[in-house]
Amino acid sequence: MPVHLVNPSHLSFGVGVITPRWLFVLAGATPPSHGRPLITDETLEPFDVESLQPGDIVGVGIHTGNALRGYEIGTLARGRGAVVIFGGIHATLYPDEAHSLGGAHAVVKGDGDVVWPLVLDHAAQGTLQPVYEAGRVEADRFVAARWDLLPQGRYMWGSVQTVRGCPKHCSFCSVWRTDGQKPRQRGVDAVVEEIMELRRRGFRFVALADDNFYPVTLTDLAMAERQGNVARLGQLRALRAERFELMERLAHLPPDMVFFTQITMEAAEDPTFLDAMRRANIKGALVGVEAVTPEGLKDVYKGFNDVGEALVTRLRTFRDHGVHVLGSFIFGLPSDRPSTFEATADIADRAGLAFAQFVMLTPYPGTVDFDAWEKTLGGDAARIAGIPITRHWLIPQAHRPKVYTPHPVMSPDEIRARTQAVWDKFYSLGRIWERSRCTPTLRSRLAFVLISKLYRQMYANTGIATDSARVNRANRWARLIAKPCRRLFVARPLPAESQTISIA
Ligand code: B12
Ligand code: SF4
Repeated sequence: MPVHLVNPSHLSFGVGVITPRWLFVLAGATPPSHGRPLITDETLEPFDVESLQPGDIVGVGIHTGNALRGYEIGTLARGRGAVVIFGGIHATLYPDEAHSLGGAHAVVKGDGDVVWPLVLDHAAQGTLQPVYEAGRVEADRFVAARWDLLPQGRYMWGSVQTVRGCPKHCSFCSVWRTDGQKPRQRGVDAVVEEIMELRRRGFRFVALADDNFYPVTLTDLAMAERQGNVARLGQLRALRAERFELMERLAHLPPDMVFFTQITMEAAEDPTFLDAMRRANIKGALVGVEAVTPEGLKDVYKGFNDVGEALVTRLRTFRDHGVHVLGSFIFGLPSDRPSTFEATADIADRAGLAFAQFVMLTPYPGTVDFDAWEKTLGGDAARIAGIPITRHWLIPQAHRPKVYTPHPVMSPDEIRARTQAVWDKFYSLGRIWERSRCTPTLRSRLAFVLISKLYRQMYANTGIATDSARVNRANRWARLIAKPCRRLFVARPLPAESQTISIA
């Protein structure tokens, strides 16, 4: 019975930015006895439900943002007699929902790497259990992705995970609660092997799909030392040494490779780490700045970040060491005031960021913020299209509110409009051109402009734009720019036998 793996999306662009890793990992976990998995990423094109035959197995992976489309696919697939299995972070948090709304026969909670073969066997034998508690898999059991199943010429970046989990506890983030606070670092050989496979397939841009690439800070080490906690100190040192080992190995890969990761701004405390990143060709990193005021940081439990001039210096340190920053900011925090938007735009400008995103506070399930919000509303949550806003992902996209938590001094529309204005300002052509100086040649400056515009357009439909004309225009633009953009990322594939050696 064929195994289909589907990554749901309401929008298809024909070209994707980053490979959705779970599709290729689950394909890797599919035993050969179940045949070659058939992969559909709906960000490229819609899944053809009509092609399903009774008894086919359909695996659907959902996060909160694409859960609704996932449920549509599951229901249609079940209607055609397929066996439907859900997984992913949202199904992990709401397994009952996948059953009641998504036509699930079974739901896998947690990491699919190890349990997937068993689930497939049960599906084939007709002995599926409604829920599989797969939990957190240890790093040495992470399954490698099957990049041989990549569709040709569709993605700009490959994605390889080097660490799962994050020791922090930010209030808006579910990672530390679902993936755990203990970093699970993957062995260096396994990571390098996958990267080289991608390079042989013509990918020179690879996103390190990590929660936090800097899981051990100097403060952590100092604290363990102060406490005389020898065992913990040993563990932390080993984790840190392994990071350096990985970066050393990456530094010896073909020099045209470019890596991007996610990291806390604490890494700026450690020039040796930043220099190792630069040598490893980790040329960019998403840094969660979130807020530029002390009150804002307190709102999100992120006291380890800096504010004001210290923040500007911290962010500039990355750039000074050759690591370009995509700064991520949140608007709509209780302590935000109208002046916060201007202050944020100013800091984003002065901090030497290459890119920035300005997201509006969204209570994602599994987070501390969500729990508090749901509790406050109790049974009194407002309803849209009959759905309580505490289940906002079930509201059709076009009708979803833009702001969920009532703000003490600003209306939802004011927050939305001010957020949009900051995006527009940061991504004005003049400012993009100015920022493009961070690249060496005219050609790369033009590429920088194109990519900045693509990034801006793809975001116009992620919650800030209200009028559908603007959303449609943005989507048309994104489709148009995506193809030429992709060409900027491809490289000549390396010969199949090439090892982890440098190329000229
Ligand atoms: C890399 C990444 C991105 C990248 C790349 C996305 C891509 N194309 O792959 C970028 C930067 C683009 C991105 C964007 C966003 N992301 Co993101 N991202 C991640 C990150 C760090 C890693 C994802 C990954 O590749 N993991 C590796 C794979 C192998 O693991 P996995 O996906 O969890 O899959 C495993 C299991 O879940 C399970 N599984 C998954 N699917 C299925 C299906 C079946 C059938 C089965 C059996 C099992 C199964 O098995 C897999 C193997 O163990 C996660 C954090 C995390 N720890 O998950 C956040 C995360 C998924 N992102 C998140 C968010 C919120 C976003 C954004 C909305 C951010 C924003 N405000 O714009 C956007 C939305 C993008 C979109 N429209 O899809 C949240 C989702 C929260 C939620 N409740 O849904 C997460 C969890 C981070 C967080 N802070 O909480 N993201
Ligand atoms: S540092 Fe990043 S990954 Fe870690 S808990 Fe905070 S937001 Fe989540």
